[in-house]
Amino acid sequence: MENDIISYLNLDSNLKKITGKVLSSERITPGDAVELFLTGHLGLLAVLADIVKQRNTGNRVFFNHNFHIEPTNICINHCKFCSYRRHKGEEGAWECSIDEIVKKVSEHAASGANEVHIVGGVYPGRDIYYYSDMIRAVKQKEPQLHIKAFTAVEIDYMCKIAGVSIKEGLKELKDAGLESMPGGGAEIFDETLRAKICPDKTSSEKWLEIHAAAHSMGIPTNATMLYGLIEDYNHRADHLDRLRNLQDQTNGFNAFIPLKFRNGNNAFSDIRETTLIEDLKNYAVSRIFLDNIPHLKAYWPMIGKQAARLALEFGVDDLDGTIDNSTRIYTMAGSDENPSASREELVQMIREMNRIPVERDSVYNVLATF
Ligand code: V47
Ligand code: SF4
Repeated sequence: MENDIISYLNLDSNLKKITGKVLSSERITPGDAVELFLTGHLGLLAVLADIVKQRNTGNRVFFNHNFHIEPTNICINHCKFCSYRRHKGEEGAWECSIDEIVKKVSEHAASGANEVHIVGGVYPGRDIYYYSDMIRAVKQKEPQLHIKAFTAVEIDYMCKIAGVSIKEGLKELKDAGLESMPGGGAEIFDETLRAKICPDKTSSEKWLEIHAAAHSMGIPTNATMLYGLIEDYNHRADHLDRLRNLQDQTNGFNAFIPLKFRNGNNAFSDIRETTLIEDLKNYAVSRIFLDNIPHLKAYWPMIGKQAARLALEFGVDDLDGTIDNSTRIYTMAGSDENPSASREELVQMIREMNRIPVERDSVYNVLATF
């Protein structure tokens, strides 16, 4: 099969070598990833990414029944790509009390969702004990919900303010009911770029350290990469390489989620958004490179449902969830208003691509196969 594909595609010697590696389950290098980005045509990338995807999860594609809570968009940081942050008192700023959060959680939970994803701005002065109270209150009211909460950036700050170590802070949150962490805040790890796009954010090293600490305490996490800003392919390959290296040590990442930069209403609005072709290439190369992270997620509120369908041909095996119109991060940056998908719609989207829809819980246990 290997030789048939290679001769059919008339590949140059570099691509032949990389294709051979993928077909024989050999790990590709960051240099190979750059080569795939630069010269791998879309058809080849789709086939290779699907081969890797099939090894991991067969023809199944996962989704879950979830919603988001965004307690506040008030934030001490000034990430230039962010359309969402406000300072206190600014028009468009919001903050919810813990009581209001619990009320919102219960309203959403009534639809049968099994996961709440809580993330927001880094609110000045709020420490780990404020957030453990928040988690405890949610857990007490809706104990059936899996609580996936707080990026490494939020956790870094809440621990600092409380004067506790990352491990002490994570223990406090875990004891209160935190069960997993989302992958936000990773942006792009290259330090020079990071200084340009999110100068006051938690460093790359610290982001990785916090995820390593979570993994060592039995808290699974996700990882993201914000792409389509000012990075080149070497920066993306470096980002993927740092994640793959950490995963070799900890095995605590469940899913990788590439996040396409959306240019609405932020300081980088003059940067043109990546094309759909570029997005699909990015999914494929990520799937091929990250041979040790089990799931690749296309977050449909960010790229749209049509692109998410197509991504299933490029190594993606997870569409995230129903969302229930509960997140503003991408709407404020130019994505569709009111992001919601019923379970039936997600099943239909997956079936249309000839894949097997599987409803999962937050840690990928199968709840139903359709
Ligand atoms: O870290 C902010 C990104 C992230 C923009 O773990 C932007 O399951 C594009 O991480 N254009 C937060 N991206 C969201 C996030 C996430 C989302 C869904 C699922 C999971 C998961 C995690 O949103 C931030 C930043 O990278 N972001 N602004 C923008 N204009
Ligand atoms: Fe704050 Fe997050 Fe926006 Fe950065 S991306 S400014 S940390 S809300």
